[in-house]
Amino acid sequence: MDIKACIFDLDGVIVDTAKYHFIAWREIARDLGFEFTEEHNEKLKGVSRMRSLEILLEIGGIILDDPAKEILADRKNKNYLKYVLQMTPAEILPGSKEFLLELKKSGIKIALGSASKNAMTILDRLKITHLFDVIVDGTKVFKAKPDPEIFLKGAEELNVSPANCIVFEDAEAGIEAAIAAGMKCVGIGNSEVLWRANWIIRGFQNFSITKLNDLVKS
Ligand code: B16
Ligand code: MG
Repeated sequence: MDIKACIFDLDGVIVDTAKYHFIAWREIARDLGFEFTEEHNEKLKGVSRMRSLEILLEIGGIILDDPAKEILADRKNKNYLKYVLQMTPAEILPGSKEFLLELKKSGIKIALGSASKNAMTILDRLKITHLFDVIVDGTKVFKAKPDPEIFLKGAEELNVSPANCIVFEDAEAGIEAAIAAGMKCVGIGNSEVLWRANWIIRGFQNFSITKLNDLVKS
């Protein structure tokens, strides 16, 4: 495979925002009168904000109409942004920035493919916006992962065929989206959740283009 582009998910791949999503959703659940656990939070990874709220309401056995859902999703985002706006570049996950810089040097294109509508704010806080040739986030797509739209849009804007793209993802929905886009996928994290990925790594610490090529050849 000739790797021409790498497409990165954001939350769980470049930075760990799951902990802030968790705190913000837990507050909403408490207001609604039930406990939301870290195990529940796993189900929200890679899933859009509104779908996350729907899953949370299913857990609590609560039915709400659309306007009430909008209010809660908005309130959760305000909570979440309180944490995001305090993030610093020190929160970039180990090795991610170094790998992005190596890709840039070698001429391999870089895109972001994140479900988050806060992706631009997060990248700015981390001071890495300039490293991406193309940014596709939750504000630019109609269909959330596992639909392949986010990744296909990234490849199209980079002008690279999906067959020459590698996706880096930490969530099941994102891996399904990559497969549906006809792209190869490196899962970041736990093999129990990410078994559908072509390859799995723990993270980017000590990762490099040479190691990526070794994986692709394996
Ligand atoms: P927001 P990713 C996803 O980002 C998160 O994994 C997921 O937990 C979150 O619900 C979703 O973004 C929407 O985020 O509320 O900021 O729009 O993993 O696709 O980078
Ligand atoms: Mg993710």
